[in-house]
Amino acid sequence: IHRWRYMACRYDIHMYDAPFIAVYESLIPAEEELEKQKQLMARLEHLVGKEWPHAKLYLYGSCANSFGFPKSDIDVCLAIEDDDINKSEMLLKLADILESDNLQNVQALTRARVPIVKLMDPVTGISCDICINNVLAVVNTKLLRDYARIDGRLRQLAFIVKHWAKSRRVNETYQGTLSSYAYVLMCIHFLQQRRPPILPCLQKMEPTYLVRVDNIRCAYFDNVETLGRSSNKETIAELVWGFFSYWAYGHDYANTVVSVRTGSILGKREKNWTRRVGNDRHLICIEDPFETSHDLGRVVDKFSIRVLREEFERAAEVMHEDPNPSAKLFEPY
Ligand code: 3AT
Ligand code: MG
Repeated sequence: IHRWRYMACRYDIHMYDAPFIAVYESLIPAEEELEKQKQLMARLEHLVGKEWPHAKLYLYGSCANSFGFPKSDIDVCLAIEDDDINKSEMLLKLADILESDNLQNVQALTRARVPIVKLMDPVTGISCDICINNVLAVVNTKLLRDYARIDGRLRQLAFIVKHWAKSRRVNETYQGTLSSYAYVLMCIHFLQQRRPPILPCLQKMEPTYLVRVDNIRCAYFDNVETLGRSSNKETIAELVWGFFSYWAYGHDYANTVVSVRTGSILGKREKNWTRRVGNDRHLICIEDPFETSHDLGRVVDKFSIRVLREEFERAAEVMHEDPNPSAKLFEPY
């Protein structure tokens, strides 16, 4: 029965495009928020430059990957090419500098998995986390942003999926559900898999962008404005329908890995992700595009996988049957 339902898209699905577009548009941050972010970045660049003239600041995460919601915190990476820096000392020094410039709630979290300094800027009201030399995150941010420039449907789909995940409380990695980064990769992969494809696989094309980060070669085609438009004409309601149907009924959780890097589905066997190692269980497998040994699903455990799959099934059922799916989908958990 599931397979039949997976195949049968309801004939009037296009009725729902307008309400989904309206949801998407309501989630786009206003231009003045971006201005405020720039203003804060300029201030931080000035402060950091006085102490470390060779350091560079980069925005990463949702404030820079074009999948950010209004009023999000911003993530900043301080990149410094120096072999013998002590991150903890540097973060403590940075916290001192920020505090004496009247930034608020300054806190150095030197023992976190990713050590950071947190702060709040009273002028713009923006909260910010600064980490040191997390360059891979800056590079994967650029990859997501470049994919978003190819076809507007990615940004629409990803906003809707993120909004659904936040409303249904399945965007909480500390509770064993998935990060926003993982959801965006799932959307990119889904659009690479449509026939005809809506997105190409940039990492399989001739590289025009190449950097080496911690011995990982990051290379892909980033000249995306030269790409022609996809001949696929599916609309947002169809894609939301297809996305949730895939994760509810179509995905082979037991054996497969979704991979944006190859634009295809890989086997768990070839990645050696078939058994639990330590806390990594591989119950839903999403390969990081650059750190290929990294499964973004590894936070999911045997309890949260059920929660997640039930939510995918609920969402698919709403898309199949509910008379007003764009309201029901985002009903708070
Ligand atoms: P929100 O809008 O804050 O929910 P976000 O895009 O900022 O979404 P996250 O807070 O999950 O996403 O992550 C911030 C960035 O850090 C996104 C990505 O560039 C990087 N990142 C997050 N998780 C991982 C990961 N497990 N591996 C590699 N990079 C990651
Ligand atoms: Mg974030």
